[in-house]
Amino acid sequence: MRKYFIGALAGLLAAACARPVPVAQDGTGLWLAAARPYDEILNGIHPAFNPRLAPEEYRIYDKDGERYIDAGSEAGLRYGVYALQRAEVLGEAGPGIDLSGKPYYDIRVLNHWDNLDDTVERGYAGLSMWEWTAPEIPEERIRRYGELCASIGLNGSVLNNVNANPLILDAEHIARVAKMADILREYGIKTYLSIKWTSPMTLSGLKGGDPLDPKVRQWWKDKAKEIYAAIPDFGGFLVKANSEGQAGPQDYGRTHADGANMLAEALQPYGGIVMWRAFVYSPTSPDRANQAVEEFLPLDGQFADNVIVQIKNGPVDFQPREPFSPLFGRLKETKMMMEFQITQEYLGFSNHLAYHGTTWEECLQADTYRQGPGSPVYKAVNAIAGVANTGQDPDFCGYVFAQANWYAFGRLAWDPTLSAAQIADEWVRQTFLKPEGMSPKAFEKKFVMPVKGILMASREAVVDYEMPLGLHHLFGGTHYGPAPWERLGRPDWTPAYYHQADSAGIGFDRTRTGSGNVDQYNEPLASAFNDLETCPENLLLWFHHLPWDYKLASGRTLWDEICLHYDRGIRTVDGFRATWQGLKPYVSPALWEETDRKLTIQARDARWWRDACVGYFQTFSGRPLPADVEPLKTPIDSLIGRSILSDQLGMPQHDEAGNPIIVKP
Ligand code: GCW
Repeated sequence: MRKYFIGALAGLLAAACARPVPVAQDGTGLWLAAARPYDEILNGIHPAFNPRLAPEEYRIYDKDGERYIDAGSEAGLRYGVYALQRAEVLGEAGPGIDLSGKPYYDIRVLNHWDNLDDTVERGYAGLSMWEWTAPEIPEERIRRYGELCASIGLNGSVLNNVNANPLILDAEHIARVAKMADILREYGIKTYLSIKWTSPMTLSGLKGGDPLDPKVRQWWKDKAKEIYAAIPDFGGFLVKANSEGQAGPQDYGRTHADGANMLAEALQPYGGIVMWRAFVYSPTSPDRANQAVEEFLPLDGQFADNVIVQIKNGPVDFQPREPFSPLFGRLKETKMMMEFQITQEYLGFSNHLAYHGTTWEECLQADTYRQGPGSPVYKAVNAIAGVANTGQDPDFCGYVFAQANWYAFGRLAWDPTLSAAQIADEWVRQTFLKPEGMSPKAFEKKFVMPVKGILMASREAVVDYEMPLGLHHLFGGTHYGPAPWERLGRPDWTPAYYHQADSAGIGFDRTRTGSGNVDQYNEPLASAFNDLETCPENLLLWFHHLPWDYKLASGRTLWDEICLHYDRGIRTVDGFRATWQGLKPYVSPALWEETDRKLTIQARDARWWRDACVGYFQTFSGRPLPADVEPLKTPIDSLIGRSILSDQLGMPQHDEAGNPIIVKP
């Protein structure tokens, strides 16, 4: 009897221990959630400045039972404290620690596409976090942002949209930006601004914007002087010129180099830089992917020392998968800067779970062959920028899983050789609190591993259900949903321009007999892309137009493979939902519900993508779906010409069940 009683009690106790106490988390802690506060860590170490270390470098070590952080400057010390904070959460801060760090790139910036009316271009987390229209700057939020950026090693912010409003340079805005810069400086973050080419005309009534006109040059010199008087460590300008309708030096018969160098001259006395974007294309060229090289290669070597050309990772526009931009392999005498897009313009906004660690790892590690084999993209670039996914939402990003992309960007900017898997691991452990009463081992197995699994599979899932095998730009209006049928309007803004589907086949012919884009890459890549035998399958339809019955490595036809990829994407997201069901005990009810709702939306959207793309392409292929895929849900006739209902901010609307609300525009 007694034995039975003890046994029962032990059982009860074990059950109590096995059931973790739910955690109070709402996603606002971000990756600092599971850490000890910064000040507490700082107070527990001996800081020392070591002039032999680079300014942003640190070394953490133990001596005689005490912990030290040596640093090259205050910035290095800050990064050291954050590194220790991370190491503690990861269980890597035990006695005898010896941990050093030094950033790979000197310039590691976020680009905010925030407008002065508080809207955010391609922003999916509410209005601008800077609250431009409010009487006061949002100091508390700016501090929190500074902390988050510093904790992952970022050291610069471009505060406003590259589609810039000239008023950002009026006296009132300069004064406001100076206040923001004063706060950001405390976190080691330099402030930069995007400028509009026509600013001198709007702000001072100058007649033109010719970069060789002495009056225009003087205007910019005076403006630089005014800015530096207010912000002595101002970082410089980011410029979108002669791109998507923005004015620029070409309007005056001058080149990108003439324009960039004029601004560079104005900023040079103060140590400022110009980040000049290479995102250029015009409707007249036969292949948009060719244009950046066509315009910028002839200018190689003509840019001033304080100009960096900012290049998007791929030659078109932040698609779910693109090859790397050929410019990375070709510009030899020009400083280059990577531009990644953290905000998910083409990957389901803040609704879809799409971890970009893998996207960026793929790009950074790709071999450009610029100096023979072993010349990865990350070594070709001198600096790095990411288009931010932040807004006024309490969790900054509109989705806890979107925070992982901000985190991953910062970590890769600090060390581009880190693996996506390691970064995912770090992020999960720092973001999600271990429920009380749960052993670290159990938490690892039951929560950390499955969530990492979701993250690591997520981007490929989006590629599969949106545009597999090298397909790209199948988007409609807001870039949220599919519209492969669209062919009206400017050709290079319509999906039909990119997929080229017809009864014979599908894909963009960029081979030597097509647009010749392959030859913008160095050998042996150029020939590898050109040749069907060696072109990577995941870029097949980026580089080739192929018949529906073309046989792939699997032995299946192209048509069947396309269908299978869409189907695989759907199944993968269904798998994420199923996994998340099992994770309910480990996160707060609110966070669980929200994620469950988003995963449901993602699963429904994935089917919409499949129905639209497979259904539409089937009108050309005329072939049935392979037997083992889920049948289409919505007939193509009721999808063609329709899109998702969006609110005033362009946010997509779904019904209670998570289905996209499809309407006739
Ligand atoms: O990705 C496209 C976006 C535009 C953006 C542009 C750019 C800021 O659709 O919204 O404008 O690229 O990068 O300049």
